[in-house]
Amino acid sequence: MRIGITCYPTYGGSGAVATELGLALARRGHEIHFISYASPFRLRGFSERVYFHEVDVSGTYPLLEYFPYSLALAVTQEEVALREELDILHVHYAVPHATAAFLAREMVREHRDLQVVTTLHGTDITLVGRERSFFTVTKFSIERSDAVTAVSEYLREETYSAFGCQTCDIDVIPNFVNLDEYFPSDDPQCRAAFAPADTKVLMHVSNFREVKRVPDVVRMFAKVRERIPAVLVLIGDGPERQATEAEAEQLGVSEHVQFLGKADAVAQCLRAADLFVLPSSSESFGLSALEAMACGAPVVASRVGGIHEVVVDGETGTLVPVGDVDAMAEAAMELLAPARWAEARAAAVARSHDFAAERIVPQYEEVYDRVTGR
Ligand code: GMT
Repeated sequence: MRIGITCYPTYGGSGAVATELGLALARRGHEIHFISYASPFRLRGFSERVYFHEVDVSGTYPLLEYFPYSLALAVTQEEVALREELDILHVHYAVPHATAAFLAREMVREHRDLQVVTTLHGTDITLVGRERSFFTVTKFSIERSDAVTAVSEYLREETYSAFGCQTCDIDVIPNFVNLDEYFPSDDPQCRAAFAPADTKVLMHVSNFREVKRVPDVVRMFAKVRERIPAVLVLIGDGPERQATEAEAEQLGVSEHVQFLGKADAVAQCLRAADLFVLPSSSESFGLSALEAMACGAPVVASRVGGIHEVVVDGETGTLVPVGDVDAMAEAAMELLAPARWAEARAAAVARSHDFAAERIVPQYEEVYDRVTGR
């Protein structure tokens, strides 16, 4: 099939999933056209049957104090759909992508039968889409999609309870991991760059938004360090970076905390982790936790949203109440004890295989077949 994919190109879960999906679909013979204002961060190098179309956001006019990106996106989606003869426009994150796709589909209707698939990821439903200024248009655009998927059972239920969307039949298609890239290694060289052999490596990856509660990672780390030698590696960047740096400084642990910024080789880093920490106040799935588990790191995370659908509490990690830094540190100490750690590591890797790309990607193909009637 010829599939257009729209996502945010920036560091974050929805863009990561959309890009990995496009690449996996291309490997399975589909032709993929990414449409966004910049090339998605995980789209690197050349891949056969993968194309990128940039939405032109350079247009200015004195009257336009705020550039109407959604309209520019809809026009690019329309142009690409016609020129590349797209069958599907698959948009990731409802706001505003589902709305632009609705417009694009209506604009091409006379010439092409274009099907819109919307994948809901998280804050498009739990935070942003609920804002007064977006609520009705988000609900409308979800309801007018030809198919809607959500990345967890939790998110499907949240969508029904927050938006109604009674006319939608939302398929749950969980996020997936490319096991050729995310795999564990016992090679001591993997962790040598971060810490000596007798020192534990704690890790966190996110876009440092408030919802991720990154300063909590530092607070729990400081408690762990009171008891064992450890370092903390923080990957990503965003609004809470400064507050996190300040917290590390204030707690006197900054020399043991490494801020890598928006690193590309996340899998390589995750292979060095003894423990992954995800203290979010809301999380529809927790793709970063899944990728960490695939690399052999047990997880300490908040008991919120859909995290329990990924991290099996007491087996592949431990779930604790949001903001309970003491409980997080306690859970970390238990998980890092050698015998428990070996068990949890094996369970984490095994669990990640339930989300292998080969198992999940065909579920999207089934949705495409259904909406196109193939
Ligand atoms: O927080 C991010 O990394 C981005 C965020 C988003 O809303 O784009 O991620 C959401 O989608 C990811 C991929 O499906 C999920 O794994 C995350 O759990 C979800 N984030 C939240 O729900 C806060």
